Amino acid sequence: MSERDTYDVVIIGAGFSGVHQLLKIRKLGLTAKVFEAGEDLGGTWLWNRYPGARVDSPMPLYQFSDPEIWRDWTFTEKYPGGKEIQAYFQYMDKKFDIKRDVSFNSRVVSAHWDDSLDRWTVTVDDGRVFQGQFLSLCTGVGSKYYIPRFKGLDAFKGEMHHSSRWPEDYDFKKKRVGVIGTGATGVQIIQEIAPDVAHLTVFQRTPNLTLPMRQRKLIADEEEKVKKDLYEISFKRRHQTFAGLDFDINPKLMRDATPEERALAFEEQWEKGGFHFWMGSFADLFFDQKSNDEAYAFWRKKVRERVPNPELQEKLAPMQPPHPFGVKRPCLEQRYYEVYSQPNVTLVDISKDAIEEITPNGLKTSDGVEHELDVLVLATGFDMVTGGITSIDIRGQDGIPMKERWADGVRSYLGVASATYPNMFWIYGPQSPSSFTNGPSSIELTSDWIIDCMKFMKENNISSIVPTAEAQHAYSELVDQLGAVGLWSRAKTSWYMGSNVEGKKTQMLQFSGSIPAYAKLCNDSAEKGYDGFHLKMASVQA
Ligand code: NA7
Repeated sequence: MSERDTYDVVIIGAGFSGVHQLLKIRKLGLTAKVFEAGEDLGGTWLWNRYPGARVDSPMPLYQFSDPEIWRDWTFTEKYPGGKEIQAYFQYMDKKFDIKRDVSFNSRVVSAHWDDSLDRWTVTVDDGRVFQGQFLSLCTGVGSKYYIPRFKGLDAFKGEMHHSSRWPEDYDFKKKRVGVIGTGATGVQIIQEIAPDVAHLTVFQRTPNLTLPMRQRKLIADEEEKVKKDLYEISFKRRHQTFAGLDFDINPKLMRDATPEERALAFEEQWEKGGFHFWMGSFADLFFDQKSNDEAYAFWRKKVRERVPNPELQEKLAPMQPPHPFGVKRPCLEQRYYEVYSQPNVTLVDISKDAIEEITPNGLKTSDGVEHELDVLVLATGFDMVTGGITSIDIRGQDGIPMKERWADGVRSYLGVASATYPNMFWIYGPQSPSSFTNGPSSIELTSDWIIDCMKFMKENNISSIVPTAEAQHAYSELVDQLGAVGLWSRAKTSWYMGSNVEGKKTQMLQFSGSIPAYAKLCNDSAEKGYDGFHLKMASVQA
């Protein structure tokens, strides 16, 4: 039987967003096909299989809110590891037979819009061509990995792996391992492998202002009770808080609090662990440098207490903040700081002694030292937020590729669609709240909005929808203005701002005004019949 080639919706990506879209589209009675570059479901959790990969939003928040799904699935840890998230996807597949609508090992290379047919033509890397009325980009924020152009990169004779291309079951024990990068990924790898490797050399350019995870096991019987009493409330709460969590930023300003109130609040948030100290703290932490300095001083004290060596203290938690606290996404650690007191671990401060070149035997820093290595791990991050979209040759009404369109900066309407690219939506991408928030909170919000829009179009005989240039301009200005209120741009390199990738335009890439504010903008547009969009009626014959 030959493969069908026309669908209502073509979905790119089979992670949380793609799976949510597929399940909802099926319920709507439309046809959909998902194309996934990887060999299985999971998206970011399929690709990022490095040791220690772990979720940093607590359960029950980091999952789908559909009771049909959570009723029969219980996570075993408050912050589950990547393998358990992969198992969660397999569980969902068993339940819903997701894979029957997914084409794996299929990287979409191009998507071109035909204005006369109101159709997308999508081409996969093996040459297959498909058509869809809608294009749903579920490509995630971190699907395009980034390797800086280090001199001599090809000269290295040992093994070299980017964190998101970790070889399955790789045995790094008894090896001399070097890790470049101390973002969330680097921190997770470092704390996981440090006990087992012959030697670990960490090349740190900027210390990560990490927070304590405070992991705990979830007991199945207890969780059943929590499910009954709290799950529905927690999921509802996700759409009422700034970051889609079940707690909110303290609206009180730090500068209005007494020293005792501040000390108490800091201690309380710190003890709670996770993102509480970041997203549950005083609101002015995000826009007032003086208040931020105080939060940083508290953080520094806590970290230094765990690091006996004064030289290491200064590298890991310097007296002078490397950037305001919380303007780069903090990550959650479990035993990160203790690692550096191990005799087999060396921390190299490459902000002082920069990486000069990768040599056949290791890595040479500007102080003339050659660090000998068997394995080099590049935990150097991603072309975040935009990379998944711009790496596909997407052309809309005027034939201009998305990559070119966004070369001077991202522009969108509601962080979900772009003028001149009709019937194309993205989820958890540019100018949406995405990584300021708990993933599934944002994903469900946007995905449901898109589904409602498709339903509205079908019911009203509308064949295409596209943002107007005016609405796009006004929304993008708003995103810029909101971004400028915070201290975000004070970090030299930050993927929130696109400044982590050489040559990428620096701009606030996400909507930083909170989940409820974002939801209101999206819902207001929908309630006014998709205000800000141009709608085209289907022709009578069609
Ligand atoms: P990140 O957070 O972008 O971290 C990348 C790390 O790599 C970071 O420590 C960078 O140092 C370092 N880096 C990048 N380029 C260089 C060069 N040229 N030289 C030295 N060091 C470099 O990526 P992750 O994968 O850790 O995390 C991404 C997100 O995924 C994470 O926030 C979670 O939300 C999930 P820098 O800090 O720029 O000095």
